[in-house]
Amino acid sequence: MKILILGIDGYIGWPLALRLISRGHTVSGADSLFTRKRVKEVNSDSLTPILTMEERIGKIKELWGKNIEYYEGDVSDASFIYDLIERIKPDAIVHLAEQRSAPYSMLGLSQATETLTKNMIGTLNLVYAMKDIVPDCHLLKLGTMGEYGTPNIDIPEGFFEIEYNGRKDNLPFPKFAGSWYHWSKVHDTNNLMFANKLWNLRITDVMQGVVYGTRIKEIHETKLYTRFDVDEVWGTALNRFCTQAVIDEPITPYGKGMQRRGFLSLEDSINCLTIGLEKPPSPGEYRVYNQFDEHYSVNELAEITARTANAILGKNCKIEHVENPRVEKEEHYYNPEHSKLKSLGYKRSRELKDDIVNILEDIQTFKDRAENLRNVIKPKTFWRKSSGITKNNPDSIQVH
Ligand code: USQ
Repeated sequence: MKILILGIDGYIGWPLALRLISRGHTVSGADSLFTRKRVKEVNSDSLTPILTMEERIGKIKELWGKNIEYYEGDVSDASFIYDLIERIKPDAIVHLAEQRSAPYSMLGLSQATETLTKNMIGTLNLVYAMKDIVPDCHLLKLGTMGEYGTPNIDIPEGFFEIEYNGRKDNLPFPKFAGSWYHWSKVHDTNNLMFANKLWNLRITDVMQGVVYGTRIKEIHETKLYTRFDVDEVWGTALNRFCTQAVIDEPITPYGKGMQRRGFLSLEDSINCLTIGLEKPPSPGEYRVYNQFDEHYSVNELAEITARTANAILGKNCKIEHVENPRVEKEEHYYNPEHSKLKSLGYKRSRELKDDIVNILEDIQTFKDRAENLRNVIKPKTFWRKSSGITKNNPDSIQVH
């Protein structure tokens, strides 16, 4: 299959490219290098050393004899995306090229504006370009479990049957996101449903949980690392906890730590996306699946990280609850359904504790780089406090 990955330079984009090439697909990609640039602006960096896209492509050619056609550009630039799709004419497009950090979107007005416009306009450009050039192409778009929020009822996979005043219908489940970033994904979902209704585009909208991990098997074999962010703006819970354990910083559940989220490993995220591509929806179908393995509370993750690091690295990890920088429920019901991917053949690849061992080992390998990130780990981006940035200048974000 000819697959175009938008956001190929990212945490998920790069390992997905490796996996798809190793399964015999023809892979091309585009990226604006937005994440590399914005991570530097908060004085941070990927904990794992990553090559430039040109170097990565050269290595793949050298190791596997395979070529990746790569273009630098932004999906929110309509002429870029039209030219790209015209040139590649893909069978499937994976859209990962969005601003993906909730804390970044909460830094101030310019970052909120940037997140909402970049993400929504990018997706809108894409569906227009698909309908004009490749109307039969399959779009696999990364949404997020955070679109649903934490309602006090079970969460279905996208749609649910509801009865009101004696009449029934199958409707999109109501969304209540917790950051401008998560809301941008809700707006994307609405626009995708409408594009499907208008033009019969075939679309998979993936509601993905929090992904953790440093490797998939192709990364382990090639040592072509994907980025791994652990700072308070770009890093996510379990990846941050493992880093804190290795550099002897306290592990930081926010608030009571009883918040529950769906989590999955990088390996399983890539497995799920591959299944979604290789088992596409029917022409004209819009489908949604919830993509995570298990839900855990933040406290459960902190405890298992501490236990594992104590056992294998001889650490004496401390867990320190810190003021919650976010506006979120710290105690809540959480029971999202996630059976559709299993019915397509997905099985979890490994146990959480084994993944944590690998993450700790990889961080230990780059301990010097982890030490250099010590000062950017503690939370400084508070949802309700203003960063003081109000003018619409995304280049003025030196907040820390
Ligand atoms: N948390 C802590 N301590 C930390 C970091 C996070 O307790 O040091 C808590 C947060 O308060 C939150 C939970 O862990 O309740 C998850 O936060 P996170 O930073 O790991 O993830 P989040 O901001 O929700 O976003 C990440 C990705 C995003 C993706 C989303 C999936 O950055 O791109 O869409 O996970 S989900 O959370 O299911 O919406």
